[in-house]
Amino acid sequence: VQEKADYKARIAAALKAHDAVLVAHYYTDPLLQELAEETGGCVSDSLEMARFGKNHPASTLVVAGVRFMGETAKILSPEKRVLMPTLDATCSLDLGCPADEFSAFCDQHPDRTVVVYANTSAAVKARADWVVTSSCALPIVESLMDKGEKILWAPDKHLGDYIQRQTGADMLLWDGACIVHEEFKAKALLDLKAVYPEAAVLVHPESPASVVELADVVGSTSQLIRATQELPNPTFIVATDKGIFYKMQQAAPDRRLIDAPTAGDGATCRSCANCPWMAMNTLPRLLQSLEQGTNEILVPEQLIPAAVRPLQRMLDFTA
Ligand code: CIZ
Ligand code: SF4
Repeated sequence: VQEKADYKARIAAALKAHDAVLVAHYYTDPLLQELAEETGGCVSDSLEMARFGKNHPASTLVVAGVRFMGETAKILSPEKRVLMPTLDATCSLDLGCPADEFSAFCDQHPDRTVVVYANTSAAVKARADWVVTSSCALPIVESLMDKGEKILWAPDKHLGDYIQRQTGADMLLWDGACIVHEEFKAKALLDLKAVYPEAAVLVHPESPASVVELADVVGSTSQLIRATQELPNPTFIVATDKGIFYKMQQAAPDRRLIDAPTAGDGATCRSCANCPWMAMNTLPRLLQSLEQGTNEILVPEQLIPAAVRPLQRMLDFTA
């Protein structure tokens, strides 16, 4: 405990000394989320992380999350220094969508508007017309559909499938998935619902359709947190990364939060979803990056103009 307090104090001092601000994702270790809050930084989803980093006056952004979040910060603020606790924190969606293959796929479908999820590399974003996150994908796809556009969607097939079902848009889907959300099990969730009939089920749309079908609310991380304040239920079963419980419990301190099962028979299952890449963000790594200036995110300069365009569209759409 003392060691953690020491790290936090040293990081807070180093942030100040380097004119830096900490931006942490909801899925990171609660210690990092706490530290971001205590030092005037931000804890949020990838959309708000991007907006906060761009608008904040600090000359260094420290991004606790996964690599695409650091790259997005750099693309939106190339004049700022962007550091991360680790450069090895990737994402199965990003890994499953290599830029060269993706670009060839786009070339085969020149009649489609290219919409990519934020969980992609800078090079994939540079090939896109729009970037979206799970909090704004639905209205953006709706607005494109209203203009008669056909869509090429990448990389998350579950989110793409959900949006297609909700909107009826003509969407061609890339075959990617999140290894964390894909593990939720519908049968085990049904069993758990039977044990807690008073619970509302909250599901992130990166989950399989069979799990989404059991949801009372389907939404992005920020939307699921809001749901715990807006719904009357005393209990919530939550199908997304367990890091979210920190902010969720803060938002709704009097509610009982239960993690949705990723295995087993529901009632007895206590395994929970936790992104292995988000978990690579630790206090010692964060301190080292700040003190030594290591793990700086760099995006090739020639990619920035093409990558910033679809990102800026998303920020303008959601402003
Ligand atoms: O699963 C992720 O990486 C999410 C939910 C990112 C985001 O949009 O905040
Ligand atoms: Fe990627 Fe899934 Fe981890 Fe999010 S939780 S960073 S989508 S692997």
